[in-house]
Amino acid sequence: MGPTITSTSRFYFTTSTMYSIPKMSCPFLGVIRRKEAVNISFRLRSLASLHSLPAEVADFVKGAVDECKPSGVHIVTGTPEETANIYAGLEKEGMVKKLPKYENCWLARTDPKDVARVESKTVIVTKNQGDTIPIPTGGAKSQLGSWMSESDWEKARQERFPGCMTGRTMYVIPFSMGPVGSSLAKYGVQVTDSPYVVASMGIMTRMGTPALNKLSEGVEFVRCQHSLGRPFPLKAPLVNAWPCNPDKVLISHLPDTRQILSYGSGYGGNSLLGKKCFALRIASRIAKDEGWLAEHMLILGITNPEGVKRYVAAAFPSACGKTNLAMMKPALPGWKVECVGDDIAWMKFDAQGKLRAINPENGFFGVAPGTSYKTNPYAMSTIAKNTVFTNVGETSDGGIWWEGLDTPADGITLTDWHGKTWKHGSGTACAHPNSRFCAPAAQCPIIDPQWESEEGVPIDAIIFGGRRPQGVPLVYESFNWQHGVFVGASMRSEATAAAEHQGKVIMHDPFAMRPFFGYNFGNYLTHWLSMETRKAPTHLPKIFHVNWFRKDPSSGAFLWPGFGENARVLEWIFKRCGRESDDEAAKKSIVGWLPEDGAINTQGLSGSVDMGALLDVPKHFWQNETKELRAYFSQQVGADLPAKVEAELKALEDRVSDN
Ligand code: SAT
Ligand code: MN
Repeated sequence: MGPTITSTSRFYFTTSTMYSIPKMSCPFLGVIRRKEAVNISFRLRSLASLHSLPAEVADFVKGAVDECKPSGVHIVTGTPEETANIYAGLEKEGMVKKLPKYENCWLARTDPKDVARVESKTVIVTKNQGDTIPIPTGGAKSQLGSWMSESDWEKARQERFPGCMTGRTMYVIPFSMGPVGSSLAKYGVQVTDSPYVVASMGIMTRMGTPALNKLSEGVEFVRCQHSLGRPFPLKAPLVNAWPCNPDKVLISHLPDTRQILSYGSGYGGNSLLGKKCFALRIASRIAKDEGWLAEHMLILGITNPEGVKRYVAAAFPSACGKTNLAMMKPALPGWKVECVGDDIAWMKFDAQGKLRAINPENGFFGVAPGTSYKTNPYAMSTIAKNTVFTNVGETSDGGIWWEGLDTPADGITLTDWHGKTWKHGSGTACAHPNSRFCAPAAQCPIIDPQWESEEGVPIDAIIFGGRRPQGVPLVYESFNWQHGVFVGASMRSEATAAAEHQGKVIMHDPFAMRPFFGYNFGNYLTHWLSMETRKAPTHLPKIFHVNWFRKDPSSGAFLWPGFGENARVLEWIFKRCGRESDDEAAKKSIVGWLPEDGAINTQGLSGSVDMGALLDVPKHFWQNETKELRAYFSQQVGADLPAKVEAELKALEDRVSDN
């Protein structure tokens, strides 16, 4: 028995706040009749609402309906009542449970096969491979993205999407990346059969009527099609009531037509398509076409004790504490840090030539383990209400727990992310290492007053960083823009929690964009270099590199305390932005400008910190580093490496050479 539909209509549309879960059988004829009547009325109402959709959105939705064959369509408005109904429906289905210890907080446990982004199943589809990735030399596999041919993609689509939403409701999510109306914002429409995705997109993006109104003005939008890939009737039981289809996962991007089609996963960046898929992969391509930058960067504002404020954007690979830095509580008296965003920056030069940045997101999707009152007190306040937690542990008094938080009070017991009783020392993790909180950015106590400004905040400095146990100084500044682009291209970091990488290898992660490039990395470098030769007025930000993670080679202990003390490094960066001469508070080294002796304020640092060791630039280390970089660029970027980046590599080789 078809669920909530009549025999003559295949589907209904609704903008109502009703949450519809398919009922696969109904024993009472009378109930069915009443349902039919109700559903006919839905259908009539919603057909009318489909007509009210902007024509291009309606075309997209009709196309998706024809292909995916949902039993109903719900156009998301984003009202509080609608949101409440979505959560109620999720709870009824067993996909989330309420956490009574907090206000409007929810816990989801996924199928253990659906716990992270799946890089190996993430592809970019273009006519030519060279548009997506540099062709590696010597038969190596590209580490800079994955290309799929148009014909392979067509086949993959046919194997997945037809009928994939049978028995499920298709939600139509109009959304804006960036404040609605901002000159830097972009719009999207995501269709999905996952109400969990609707709830999460409601936190992470500006979702619903305001975005739809903008779409009615005829703005361009990215077409995002997402399905869990578990139509009814189910062929196998769900695990944890979490629909997904891990064997068939495919996250595909068509940058030429601004489309994203994602199948089989309901979690994180695989399914919240506004985030990595749109705001990085597709947006980086749009940015190249339109002359701006879409980057994997946090944005923060820093104010000195005199009240002067600057904004910086910073790119770090995963496991470097990006969210912690974005919400830092400075250990330096009188300094203030405010958060604009913790993950993505869209940056564009304004008419005066200032680089302006917005955070295209509306929430934080942060890694839970390791977040604590000690490492990030502001994140802890941010997630105190209206937050969805996924794959974290649970306390017996209806709260959350993960590795890094204090041990719960006596008498409180723990349940792990699988839903099993858990005890300290059990040898397993209570929270999955990639468990997340999803919380509204506006709840961050140090959210920047300008975080939703339409023109974006002015960026004075760009910071690259990595987790480098050896050889890389605490901070240095690039000699100039071109050298800074080379520094970004040369980023490497020690991989830690990432499941697919074994051991503590130092991985290349240029611009922290390795998994997120929307087009050929060689062309991406050319695009960055072109900022210097723009015809319009341009005040380029200064470019820095930091490393909080250098270790004492003999003891293995970190040389720098990190966290709030990183403000001392930001202070030097801050001063360098307002300098009058290149050598102010700095000395030239083989890698760039280093703080001169005493330029990093160490007053009040508890314990002894060996600044000499932190700022040392060992020649032998850098000789090896340049060798490694040359091998990487030649194998992974090959002929697509811009001559200017090659020239910077050569210049570094010359500087480190013994001759
Ligand atoms: O799952 S996400 O891609 O959104 C988060 C991450 O992997 O950085
Ligand atoms: Mn990220």
